[in-house]
Amino acid sequence: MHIIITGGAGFIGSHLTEMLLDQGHSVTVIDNFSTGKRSNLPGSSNHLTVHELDICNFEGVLNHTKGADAIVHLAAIASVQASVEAPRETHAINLDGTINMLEVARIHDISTFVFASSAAIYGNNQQLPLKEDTPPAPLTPYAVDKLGSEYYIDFYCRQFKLKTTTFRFFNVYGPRQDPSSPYSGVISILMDRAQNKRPFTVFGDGLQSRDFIFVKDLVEILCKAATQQAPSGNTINLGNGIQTTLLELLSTVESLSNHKLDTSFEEPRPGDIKHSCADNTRLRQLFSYTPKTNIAEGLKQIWDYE
Ligand code: UD2
Repeated sequence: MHIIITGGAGFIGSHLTEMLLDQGHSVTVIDNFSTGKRSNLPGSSNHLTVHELDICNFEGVLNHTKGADAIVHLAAIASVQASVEAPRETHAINLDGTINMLEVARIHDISTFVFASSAAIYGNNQQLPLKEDTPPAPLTPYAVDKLGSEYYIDFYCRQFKLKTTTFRFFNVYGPRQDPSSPYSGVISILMDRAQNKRPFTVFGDGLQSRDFIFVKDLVEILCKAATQQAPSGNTINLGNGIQTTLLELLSTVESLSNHKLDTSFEEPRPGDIKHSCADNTRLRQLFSYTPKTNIAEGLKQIWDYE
C-alpha cells in the first residue's frame, strides 16, 4: 500500500515511516522540517519519498498526494505552551491543516484517514481511567484544535464515507524524542539529564502520574489502522492503562544509568494535571492490543539508542 504521513520526519512519524517500510509499504512523508529532521528518516529506500512541504500549503500538498491509499495525519505544533502563546499560528496548522488533509483525502479519493488526537481533550478530568465518552473539557488552544479536528473527521466520515480512525495519544516516549524544550516529554528530559549528568527539576511532589506508551507500540497500532480493514469512525484512547509516577520514573532511570540524579523540587507548573490514565478497553477490543513494552524496557531502549 501507499501511505502518506504528515509529520513523517518527526519523533512519532519517523518510527511509523520505518515500520511501514519494513512491512513492505510505500511511504510519502510530508514535513515542513520545523521540528522534524531528515536524520530521523531511513537513509535510502526506493519506497520512501520525502517532500518538504507545509500542510498549510494546500495546492502543494494536493500535487504530491495522488494515488495514495491512506493518510496518517500527525503533523501539528505539538507544544501546548506554543498554542497558549500563539493561538492563531497554531490554529492554522492544528485545525486548518487537518481540514486541508481531509480535503486532500476527499479530492484524491484516498480511502483511509488516521488522526493523532490527544488526551489533552479530557482537560483536568480526574475520573480515571478516562473513557472515550467522557465529556471533553479542552483547556488550551492545542486541545481545542485537536477536538475541533475530531469533529471535522467525524463529518468527513459521515458525509463522504471516509474510513477514519482517531487516536487520543496519552504520553508517548521513546528514542528520538527531542529533550531540548522545557515542555518536552518528561522522559526525554530525564534521560538527557541522566546521560549528561545534569540536574533535574521535579515540578510538584513527584507523585503526579501519567500513562506512558512506548513509541514503537504506538506506531504498531497506527500501522494496523492505516493498512488493515479497521472498523471506521472510531475514536480510541491510545495508552497502556498503567499509571507511573514521576518518582517511579526517576528511580528507574537512576538504576538504569547507575547514577544518582541531582534532583530539586519546585512548585507544580500552572495548569499541570495530577494524574492521567487511559481506559483502553476499546483499543484492546478493536486492535487486540496488550501493552508490550514496560517502562523499564522502554527506558533501556532509549539508553541504548545510538
Ligand atoms: C502531556 C503532553 C501534552 C498534552 C498534555 C495534556 C507530552 C510531552 N506532553 O503533557 O502535549 O497533551 O499531556 O494533558 O506528552 N515535569 C517535571 N520536570 C520536567 C518536565 C516535566 O517535573 O523537567 C513534570 C510535569 O510538570 C508533569 C509531568 O512531568 O507533571 C509530565 O510532563 P510532560 O510535559 O511530559 O507531560 P504532560 O502530561 O504534562
